[in-house]
Amino acid sequence: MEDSRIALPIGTTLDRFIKKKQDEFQFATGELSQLLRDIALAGKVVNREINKAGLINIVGAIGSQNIQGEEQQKLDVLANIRFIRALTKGGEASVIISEEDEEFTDLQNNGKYMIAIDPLDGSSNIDVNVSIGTIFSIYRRVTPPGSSVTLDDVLQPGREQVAAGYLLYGSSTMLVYTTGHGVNGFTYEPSLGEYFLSHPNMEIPRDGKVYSINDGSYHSFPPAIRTYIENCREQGFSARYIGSLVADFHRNLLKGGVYMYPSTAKDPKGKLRLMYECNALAFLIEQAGGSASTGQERILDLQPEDLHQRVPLIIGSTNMVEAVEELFRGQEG
Ligand code: AHM
Ligand code: MG
Repeated sequence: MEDSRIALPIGTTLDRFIKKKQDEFQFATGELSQLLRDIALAGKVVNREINKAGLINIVGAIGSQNIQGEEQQKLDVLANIRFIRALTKGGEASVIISEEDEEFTDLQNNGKYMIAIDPLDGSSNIDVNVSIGTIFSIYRRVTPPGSSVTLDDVLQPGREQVAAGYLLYGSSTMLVYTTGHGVNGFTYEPSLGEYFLSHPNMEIPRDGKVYSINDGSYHSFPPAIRTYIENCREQGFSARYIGSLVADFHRNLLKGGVYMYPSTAKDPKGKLRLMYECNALAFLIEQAGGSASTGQERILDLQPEDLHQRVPLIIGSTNMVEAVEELFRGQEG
C-alpha cells in the first residue's frame, strides 16, 4: 500500500494537492477530487458573500429585492443555494442532504456519491461578525447509481464516510478536510483566489487544557458533564466558547481541548445534528488522532434513524473525551 501521507510542501495549492493525492490511488476516477474542488469553489463564493454582509443589506432581508431584481436571501439560505448548485453541476453526487432542507434531494443522475452538508453553521453568529463555518460529509451511495435514491443511501453511519471537512470563515478562511488518510488544512488567499496548504497532517494533542461548552445550561447537564466541568475548573483549565462549532472545533484541533454539547433540558438529545455536524467532525478528529463520543458511544458507529437527528457531542483530545466517558460509566454504575 502506498503511503498516502507523502508530505507535500507548505504553500502547495489545493488543486495540485488534490491532483497529487489522486495520483497516489490506483483506479481513482477523479470524481471525489472533483467534488472537493466544487466544495472549495462554492466556499470561495460564500466567503465573498460573508465578507460583503456588513456592507450591503444582505442579511435578514429575505423576501425583499436587490437591484438586479433577485430575491435577497439570508446568508444561510444563500450558502445552501451556492453549495447545492456547485455540487449538482458535475454529476458526481446523486443525492444531497442539507441542514437547511427538510427532505433529501434526489438529483436523478448516475452519481456515485451522497453529500451531507451544513451550508452555514453558527447561525447566531452570522449577524455579529463572528467566525462561522460550512461542514460537509461525502459517502458512497448504497443502492446502484441510476436507481431512485432511498433512505438507505442517506442514513449511513459516519464510519462509512469517504471524505469530510469544513470551511472556516474566520480571520482568514480555511478549508480543512480528510479522505481517511490524515487531515490537511488550506488557507485561502483572497487576492490570488487560491487555497494554499498551510497545515499539513494536522494532529490534535492527546491532552488539552481548554474546555468548550455553553455554561449557561450547566444546571440541566447530565451529572457526568457537571462533574467534568468542576474537574476542569479545579485544574485551572481555560473555558473557551465561541458558539460556532467549526471555530471552537478548529481551535481545539490546533491547541488541544474538548468541545461538549450534551443533552440539556431544552435539547434532551443534544442540539447538534448527527448527519450535518457530528459525523464530519468525528471523522476529522479521529483522523487527527482525537476522539468523538456521545459520552456513551462512538459517534461514527451511530446508526442514524432520521435525517435531522440530534445527538450529544463530546469531541476533541482523546484523554479529555475518555475522561468524560469514564464519568458517564460511573454514573451508570
Ligand atoms: P446552528 O446549526 O443553528 O447554527 O446551530 C449550531 C451551533 C453550533 O455552531 C454551536 O456550537 C452551537 O450551535 C451553539 O449553541 P448554543 O448557542 O446553544 O450554545
Ligand atoms: Mg448547524
